[in-house]
Amino acid sequence: MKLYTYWRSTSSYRVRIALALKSIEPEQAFVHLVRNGGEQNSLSYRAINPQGRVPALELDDGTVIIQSPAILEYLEEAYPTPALLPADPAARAKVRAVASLIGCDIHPLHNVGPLNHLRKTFDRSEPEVAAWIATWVGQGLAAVEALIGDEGFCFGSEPSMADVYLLPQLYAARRFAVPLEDYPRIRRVEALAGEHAAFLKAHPSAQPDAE
Ligand SMILES: N[C@@H](CCC(=O)N[C@@H](CS)C(=O)NCC(=O)O)C(=O)O
Repeated sequence: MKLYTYWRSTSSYRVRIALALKSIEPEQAFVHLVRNGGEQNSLSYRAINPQGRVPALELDDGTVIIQSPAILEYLEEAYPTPALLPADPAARAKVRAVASLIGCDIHPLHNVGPLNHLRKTFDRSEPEVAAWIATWVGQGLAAVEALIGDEGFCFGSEPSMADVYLLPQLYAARRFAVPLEDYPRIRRVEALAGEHAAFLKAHPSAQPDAE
């Protein structure tokens, strides 16, 4: 199994957490999203992922899976232990709702392409871009704060798919200096993950391609 990844990519970070939680150690191929105009745009990488984004997971039979939600669902089905989704259908839906809120409603609004579009096409200044990021990350995290539990990780004593999405989002929030004071439950989860071996292993700063 080979993971195409970039150390600071939020979506790659999600997949790294799930892999570490499930004790899977894939080969890694590093795709630098900035250098040389972005290695994700090279012909050789486009042959792997025509969308030109990371992550991508290549299985031993050559099958390539793109999009972190699809990769995470594949890992959950192919490597069910430890489970990252609860057995009860309603509880699973609640975990997936937090994952979707982050993956669909927060992350795309601060992804590199849309931010550069604001800068270049709409001539927005850096403070305006920062205000845009703070608005959407803040609104999203406020909803996550209301949805998750009062103790442990997002939904109990063990990490779930919600935590797999939340920790990379918090890393991005801190990188963009979005205030987190108003979210005590979220900060509790962040502190717990900060002591958890799988989350530490998956952290951007621990990656071989980290700068
Ligand atoms: N929905 C996709 C998003 C993938 C994505 O946008 N990845 C970013 C890094 S987090 C990327 O590769 N950006 C490069 C670019 O837009 O050129 C997923 O979850 O896998």
